[in-house]
Amino acid sequence: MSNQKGNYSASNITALEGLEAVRKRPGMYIGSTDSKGLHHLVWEVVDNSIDEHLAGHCSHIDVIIHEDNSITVKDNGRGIPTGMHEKLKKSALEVVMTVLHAGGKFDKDTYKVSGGLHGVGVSCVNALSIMLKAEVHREGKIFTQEYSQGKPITEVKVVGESGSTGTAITFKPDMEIFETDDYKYEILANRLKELSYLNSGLHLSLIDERTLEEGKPKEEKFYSEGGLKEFVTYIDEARTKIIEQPIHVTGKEENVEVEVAMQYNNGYSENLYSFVNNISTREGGTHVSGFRRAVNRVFTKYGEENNMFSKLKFKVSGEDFREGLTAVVSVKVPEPQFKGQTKGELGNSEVTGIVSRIVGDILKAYLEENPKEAKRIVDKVIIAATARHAARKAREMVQRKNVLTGSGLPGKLSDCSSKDPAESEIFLVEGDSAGGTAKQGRDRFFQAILPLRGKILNVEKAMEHKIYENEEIKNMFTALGVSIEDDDGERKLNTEKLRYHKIVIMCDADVDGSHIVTLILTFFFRYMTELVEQGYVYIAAPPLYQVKKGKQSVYCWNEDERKDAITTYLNGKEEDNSIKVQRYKGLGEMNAEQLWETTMNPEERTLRRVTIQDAQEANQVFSMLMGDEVPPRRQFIEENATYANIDA
Ligand code: 0RA
Repeated sequence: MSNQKGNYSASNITALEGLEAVRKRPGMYIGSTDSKGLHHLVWEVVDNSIDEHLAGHCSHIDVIIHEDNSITVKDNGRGIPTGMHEKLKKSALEVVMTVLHAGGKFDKDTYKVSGGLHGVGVSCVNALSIMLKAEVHREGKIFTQEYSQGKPITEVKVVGESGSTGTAITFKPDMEIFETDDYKYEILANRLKELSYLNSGLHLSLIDERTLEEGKPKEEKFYSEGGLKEFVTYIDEARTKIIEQPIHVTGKEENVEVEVAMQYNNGYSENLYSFVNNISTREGGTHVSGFRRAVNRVFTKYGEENNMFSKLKFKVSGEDFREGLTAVVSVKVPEPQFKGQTKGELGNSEVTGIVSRIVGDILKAYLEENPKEAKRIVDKVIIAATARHAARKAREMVQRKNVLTGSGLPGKLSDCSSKDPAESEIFLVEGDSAGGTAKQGRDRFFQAILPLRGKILNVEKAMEHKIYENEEIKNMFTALGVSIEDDDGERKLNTEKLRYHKIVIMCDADVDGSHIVTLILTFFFRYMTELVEQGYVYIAAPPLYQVKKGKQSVYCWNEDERKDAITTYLNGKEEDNSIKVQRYKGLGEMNAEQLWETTMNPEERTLRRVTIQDAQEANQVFSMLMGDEVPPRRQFIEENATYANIDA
């Protein structure tokens, strides 16, 4: 060991300083040290393997979750170089693993996912691992080196011979850094599936050694031959398609690779997903602008040249081309610039023109070669334009009516007395009876209650003007004090007169309740996006159990807490007759005081703020559950049936 210390002295100091910084402020490098940061470690390593694939040298990537929550990422790329690094006088492998940002310096001419948004390199993963082992197959040999908290604990050793090439990185997150080490199968599986669509021809697999299925570790393989075309078909699985196959665009200009797939369905919303170097760009950016520009230009020209818009008394707008459109736009850009609040928006200005030209050319050719499909799409666009026109009229009616009825506040709203939005809260409560309890339990000074009847309108299937005619939805608009305006043919939410800065969705803590939360979130995602983005929307967390022994009582929010309450807090056993467990099936089973204590009182409650990602996910789940076609919905329900049974 002492010999090793000698070997890693002088030139190593700067490297270690770099990695010390990562350990000191991990959040700066991987975003957070919670579950999200934990999963980020895997993406960091996988990104490096994907880079090998993009460079044309890797066809298989396996991710293995071991029993102790350590992870192996294995690829069949060229293997991390192991030769002497000239300047640093040590193995390139050690440099890649221990020097911040060293990974990319060898090989500049390919797209680097790892230079993109994640982009901190495997050395960060090393710094944040209590154990990391790199195994490289290269030049006929097997090389290994091990590290702890970013520091080498062995030299680079040759441990055997190999007829193949590749890299396997095994790491165990350092629990001095992370709040949890529980890797979630679904999170890893969903992203690997997405990566398989984004990188057609790449074989990805996930193995979970913590879960045995018929005596073998759970395993799933992800592979897509058709790429984005299959991605779009998967997203639209539950919807009725307007054309047989998605339109597929691929092209390359100035080293920017463009791939787009698009499909129209008979729904009313747009579902657009965009990626830069395999990373999701939730805020869009120049690639999305380029795509939209091409769609507007080509369809408008085609419709006009073929006299298809002649009966319309108003102009077709960009929004009309997006109704019922599902599209994935993916670009690979050598040096991406990200901007926006969450760095989720592509900034490179040259990309707009490139995407617009490539998509434009192929779309134009598609319409000319497929007149039947072209007509179906344009017919749909015309219906969308007509509906938009009708919706505007309906909206104007609703707004005029509000003005006429004075305050315009819905009769079902129990408003608070404060008029200061910053301190005011509104609870959207499922059902009239729970609404009544909430009304008794609230602090009427700053808490307002709006009961919503049953399941709100199915916004996936309803036409926009129907939405504004729906009583529950009208009530929400008027109670919240927000209105929809036309901004040059685009829908825009006016939130200047928002009456509450906390909008709290309060539903039963069971399957039906969470279904209703999904519905309401979907509505917010589609029609009140701005409120979610600005952080005004919350979900209340009512307790699942009350555990009582004599006069003592504890509320519990999950199964673990319930067990804990019985054994630790009440010093009892599950079977004790003196212990009474009440399972709250709905808000209605609590009295006003209990509801206040547990769910509404700002001193005691936990509110979960809804992020735009939550809302987007709700929207996706919702589309699947509510779409026209039965099979995926049935599959989803079957897959989730065990959860449903808990509450049956
Ligand atoms: C630096 C240079 C080369 C490959 C890699 C790094 C590399 C890194 C990782 C991380 C996980 N898997 C990886 N595979 C490769 C190029 C090597 C060459 O030119 O042969």
